[in-house]
Formats: sequence, structure tokens, C-alpha cells
Amino acid sequence: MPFKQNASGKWVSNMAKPNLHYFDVNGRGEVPKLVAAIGGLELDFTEYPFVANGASAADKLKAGNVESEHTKAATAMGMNGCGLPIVVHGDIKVNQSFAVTNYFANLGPNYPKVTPAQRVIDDMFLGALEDCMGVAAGVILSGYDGALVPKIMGKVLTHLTKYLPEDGFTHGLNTPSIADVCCLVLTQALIPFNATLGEGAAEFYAGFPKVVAVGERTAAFPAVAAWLTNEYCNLKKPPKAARK
Ligand SMILES: N[C@@H](CCC(=O)N[C@@H](CS)C(=O)NCC(=O)O)C(=O)O
Repeated sequence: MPFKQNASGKWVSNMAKPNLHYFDVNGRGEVPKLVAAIGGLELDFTEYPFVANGASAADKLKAGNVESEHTKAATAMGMNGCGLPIVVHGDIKVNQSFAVTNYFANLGPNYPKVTPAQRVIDDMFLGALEDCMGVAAGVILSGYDGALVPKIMGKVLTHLTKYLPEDGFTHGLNTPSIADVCCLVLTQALIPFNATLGEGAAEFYAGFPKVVAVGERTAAFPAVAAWLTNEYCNLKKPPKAARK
């Protein structure tokens, strides 16, 4: 049995660390990494140079197949055609960032226990992040109009603000959860959000103080603050090839 439940009902795995396959930039891989850091779940990392042929499934189909390190690796592990993140853990091999994020939340010994009401809010934040990701990544990868980024982000952050507290984390727990991690990524990630908001980023974010504050509190949480200095944390980094 690769999993058993500990005394507090948390599922514990007796397999080696999950191996997270992702690019050398922030993107759909950073939320699962932050969630693992909060939960104290150790990961192995396989990192690929950032190469993509579009932001959405439709854009990728239109652009045609791309052969790169990550597509070759995906094919070699029986995951042909799957975008990253991919996680390999014993016999488990899955893609899709939502699945990977929730898997790490479930496995992390220190990840907070959330109620169904808190969990559905966390999932909503993941969906909101995905809506912004699709548009902002499309500006970088598929030639979308950059003016769409403040529009979608304005709409999404206005909505998310309704769920955010004046102090502390979204669910009032003493540990951040996925919703708080999404606030951090939406406000502090270089690729694609700050890069596509460009010079207007500071002025834009000033309009969403609650989201910024939750992001800042999440960044200051000790396990997150430590993770932000890890070599595999790409939250604020350009692709490796563009680093000095
Ligand atoms: N719905 C998928 C989308 C995955 C996806 O498009 N990932 C991007 C990086 S964030 C990617 O791997 N692009 C290159 C490719 O699809 O080959 C998810 O949420 O994981």
C-alpha cells in the first residue's frame, strides 16, 4: 500500500519523493511547488528550458506540434501531448496543475486541513488564476493584445477581493492555503503577470490592496519565505537562458 492514514487522518506516502516536471519559469508549476513548501512535502524537480507553442489548447493545436526537451521527455514517460506540470510519484503519473496542486495539498503533512467550504474557495481561486494565466501567457506566446491583461486581471482580482480578509489568511487559519498562494502568484509572479503588465504593474496592483496584502503575508510565512530562496523557485525569475 503506497499510502496510509496517520493519527490525524492525513494520508502519508511511503514512496520516494514526488518528482515535479516543470519549466525554468513561473507558470502553472509554481502553485504546486508553493503548496508543497507550505505542507512540508519534499519534492524532486526535473526542470526544462521554457519552450511553448501557445497558451491555450486551441492556440497549441493551431501552432502545431513542437519538439523540445519537455515534449521528448513527456513522450518518453508515456505522457505524450501533455503540458507541464507533470508529476511522477511511484506508479502515479499525472498532468494538470489543479490535480498536482491538490495532490500535494493532500500529501503535505503541515498543509492545513480545510473544510469543504474552504476547499471550494481554494479551487475557485485556482480557476481564477487559470483564467488570468490563459490570457497573460497568450500575450507572450500567442500574440494576444497586451491590453487584455489588466482587463482580465482587474475583473478577476475584483471578484477575489470579496473573499479576502482584512488580516491573516483567506480562511482565518494560521497557515496559508491554496487561495493565499494564488494571491501571491497573481501579484508577485514575473512570468506572465508582472512581465505583461509591464510599467503599469505597480499602478495596477495599487488598485487591489487586499490581494497584494494577502500575497505579502503569504510570502512572509516562514515555509514560503524559505521556499522563495530555493533554486527551484521561479516565481520572480526570467527563463534560465535569460538570467545573468
Ligand atoms: N490545463 C493544463 C495546461 C498545461 C499547460 O499548458 N502548461 C504549459 C506551461 S504552464 C505547457 O506545458 N506548455 C507547453 C506544452 O504544452 O507543450 C494545466 O493546468 O496543467
